[in-house]
Amino acid sequence: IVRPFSEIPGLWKNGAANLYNFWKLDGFRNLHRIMLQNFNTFGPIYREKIGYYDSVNIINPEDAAILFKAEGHYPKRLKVEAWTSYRDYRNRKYGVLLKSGEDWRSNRVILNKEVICPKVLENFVPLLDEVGNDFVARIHKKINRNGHNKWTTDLSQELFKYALESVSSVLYGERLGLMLDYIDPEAQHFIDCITLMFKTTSPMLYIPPGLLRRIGAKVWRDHVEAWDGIFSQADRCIQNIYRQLRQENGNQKKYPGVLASLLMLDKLSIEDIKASVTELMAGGVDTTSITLLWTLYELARHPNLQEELRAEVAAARAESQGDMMAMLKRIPLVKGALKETLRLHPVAVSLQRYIAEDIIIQNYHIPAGTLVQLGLYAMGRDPKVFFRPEQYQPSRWLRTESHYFRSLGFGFGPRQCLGRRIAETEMQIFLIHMLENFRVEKQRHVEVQSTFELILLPEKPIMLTLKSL
Ligand code: HEM
Ligand code: 2DC
Repeated sequence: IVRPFSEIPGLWKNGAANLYNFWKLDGFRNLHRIMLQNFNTFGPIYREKIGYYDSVNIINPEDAAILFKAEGHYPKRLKVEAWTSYRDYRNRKYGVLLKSGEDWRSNRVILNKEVICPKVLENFVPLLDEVGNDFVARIHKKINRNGHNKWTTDLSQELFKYALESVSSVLYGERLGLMLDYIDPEAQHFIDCITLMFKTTSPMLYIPPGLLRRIGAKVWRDHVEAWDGIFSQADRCIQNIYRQLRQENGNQKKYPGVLASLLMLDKLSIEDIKASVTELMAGGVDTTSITLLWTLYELARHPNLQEELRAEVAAARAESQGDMMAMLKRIPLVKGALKETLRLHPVAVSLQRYIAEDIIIQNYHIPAGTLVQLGLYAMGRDPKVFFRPEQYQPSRWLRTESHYFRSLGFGFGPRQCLGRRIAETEMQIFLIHMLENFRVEKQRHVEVQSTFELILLPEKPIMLTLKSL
């Protein structure tokens, strides 16, 4: 017998009281740990209401499969109201991230061809490889300046620059020059704005931005300032390419980048293109850089594994005679390492959908329209889902351990991460270059936890030592 929706365990009767408790637990920064704890208390399904947002939470891969089968033709995530409010406030168009319904689908289909289709990868790879080479040269220089053949540092600022340089070179077919000694202060400002934008978003998941705006709250003002900075820098880059394209009327042979390709294709309005390219540029910085930072941290903690990966990369280099496209097909363990990083340190704590039809999960009836969340962080650490989940083991992704609905770091289906191919390729190329050039070490006994600032971030700086090989 299927049990009714109202019997799902959890605290959902008093949103305001729950919000108060959530705030007392510093829930804004502990969301991932609170979710984990809720699964421990209530089991594999629970219902929750914090502030204005009411959801059913699940943790099992088999239940995730049911959820995604019910996502419908226009999959809808939890609406991040801070982001839509900003655009409404400034009268800017939504890009693919925030669009819904047919408007989302028609834009997404065209963007897919230019951004995520396997065919465009060969255009991206040479661009990303060049940035990878420049990054390594930059680190060598830092090591030489520092002396003793090593450099101990918090790499996050360097990684932000690497990520922004990478995504920009793909989007604009042009370099920003962030691997140079003196960088454009505007680019640095852009990076700072993205961090501020994410940080100010999380409280507004629970307190309506409309209200915060009316009372002139600081989070709202900071949020607006952050997006303003993001849009003005993206606008400058976009205008620049647009102007060039009109001057040279597009008879060049080399790949011109995603933006120019979209403009020449002429299937989306310029306003739609601008909106989505801005989102791609903003989405392409903290996500990949933090994932790379966590990966280096794990490799520093597992020196033997690091050597194994280095050997794989060396063999791949030899077999493919330096052809990067060929090399990327020969590094399964490196790819496993990235999956393993996203399992233990996912960028997104959860995946969510407003389901399009009624479903039954854990024998409870869930009506169409309900917001259902898959606790990605909790799933990655669940011993019922992953054998010895606390161990960082890239090889688990090569073995016959089931992968069914377990590798979901980029989401799933037609609404999955649009930047996925860029992100994966950029991160693989980064690791190839790093493993070929440096050994990564860390001080013993330092454990770093995650903190939630809309995306999951290291709670404190991760100090790593890089040594030239
Ligand atoms: C959406 C993760 C990098 C742009 C998403 C989603 C996840 C995600 C989980 C939601 C998917 C869903 O609901 O099924 C990640 C991770 C990254 C990463 C783990 C890197 C490690 C990037 C990059 C870009 C990007 C580099 C831009 C170049 C986007 C966009 C969406 C999205 C535009 C919204 C797509 C839509 O609504 O149609 N990402 N992302 N992401 N991501 Fe990423
Ligand atoms: C945050 O409870 C926790 O990829 C909330 O590149 C539910 C939620 C909804 C949407 C998720 C968000 C979480 C985490 C960050 C994500 C976002 C969708 C896209 C975004 C996963 C899980 C991200 C980082 C994009 C951001 C692009 C933007 C800056 C233009």
